[in-house]
Amino acid sequence: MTDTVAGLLDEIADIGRDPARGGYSRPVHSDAEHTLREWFRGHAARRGLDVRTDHNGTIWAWHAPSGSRDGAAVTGSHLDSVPGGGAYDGPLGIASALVAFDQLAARGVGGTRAIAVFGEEEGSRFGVACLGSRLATGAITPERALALKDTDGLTYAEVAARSGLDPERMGPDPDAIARMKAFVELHVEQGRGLVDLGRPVGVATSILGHGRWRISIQGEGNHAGTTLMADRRDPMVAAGRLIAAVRDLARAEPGARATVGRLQPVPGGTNVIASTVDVWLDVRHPDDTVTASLVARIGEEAAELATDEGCTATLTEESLSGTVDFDAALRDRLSAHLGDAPQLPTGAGHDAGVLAGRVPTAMLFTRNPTGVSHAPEELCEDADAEAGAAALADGLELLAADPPTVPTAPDTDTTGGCPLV
Ligand code: HGY
Ligand code: MN
Ligand code: MN
Repeated sequence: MTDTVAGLLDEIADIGRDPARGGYSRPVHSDAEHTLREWFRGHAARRGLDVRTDHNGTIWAWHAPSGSRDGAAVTGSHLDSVPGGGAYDGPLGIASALVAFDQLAARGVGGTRAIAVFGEEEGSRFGVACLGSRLATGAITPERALALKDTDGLTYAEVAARSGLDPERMGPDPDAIARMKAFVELHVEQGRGLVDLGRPVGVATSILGHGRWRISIQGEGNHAGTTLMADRRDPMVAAGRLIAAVRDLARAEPGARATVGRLQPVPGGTNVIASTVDVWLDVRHPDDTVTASLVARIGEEAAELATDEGCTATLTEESLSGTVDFDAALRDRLSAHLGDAPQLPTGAGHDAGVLAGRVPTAMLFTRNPTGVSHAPEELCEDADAEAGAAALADGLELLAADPPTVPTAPDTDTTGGCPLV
């Protein structure tokens, strides 16, 4: 095989383009994501890999010369995207894995290895990040996952069934996790760390803890023309004031990031005072207790602002991932093996963050000259993409020859929510 990473990504460049803002919208189990899954399956099969889709919908492409899939050095990432996302977030890791496998085959590197494609990493359709890897590790129950709904009111169970999966079989996959002696995810860097360091490839030190909450503000729907200003209970006004308050509270907390990227008024008519407004909150901080306290403060502020406007507010947690520190010995080994590749943190979540609680895990980053992500301006230059794939091949070869014996502790994951008083 003489594929290049850039060449592979060119093959899918027209799949799932977002007409609204450019970039890509490839929600899990959409036609676009299914087309990408078929693209991957075709490339894996042409390389003689044993391609299987498991009961959670994760695709595994195996190189198992001994016939056994145990003790595998695994790499992988995702193909789903955020709405209007970049071309590299997810697919760069998958394309780099295919090229890395070509290089390992050309070098005659033995041992069992696999590429995994996890579904719903972005949580853009069903609200919970890394749904596929959380199901595999038991970090979310199948009951909760299957009941999640998209904006059309379809459950994950319905959508998965339409995609040929059996919802009754979904759930933890301890055998798959036990087979993995190491997991290394390559991902486009979602920041300017490598640009500023002048290096094409880096090794991850940590993933910032992050969560998502839905704040529902209830008011009184009414007519925009016949309702006097003094008679209104307008949840949209409370939401607007809340969004500014979220920014101010996060600014006042060093190291915190808080974002409202999504707002849904009901019914959303120009001449209609909304009855309710749902606001989705993304909060992140290196210290999980600070994340919790900041969310609590935002919840209190939401309740006060709602009361000011004659409304009420409820806060519900939808997804939560604690800060992950990758094993220092493993990342130091990789960094040394990759020419003293720089080590840097990421503010973005990844399937590697979920697996790190179960499997010796590491991440590689490939330089992004714009530093922008979750937007069409995300970029990775061809030469850097090739450098990333070569680094991934070297890392997998190292871990296959001398597997890490990293102790892993179960990651914590909470679900559910708490209504505001
Ligand atoms: O949201 C994140 O941090 C990741 O891109 N899913
Ligand atoms: Mn990603
Ligand atoms: Mn992403």
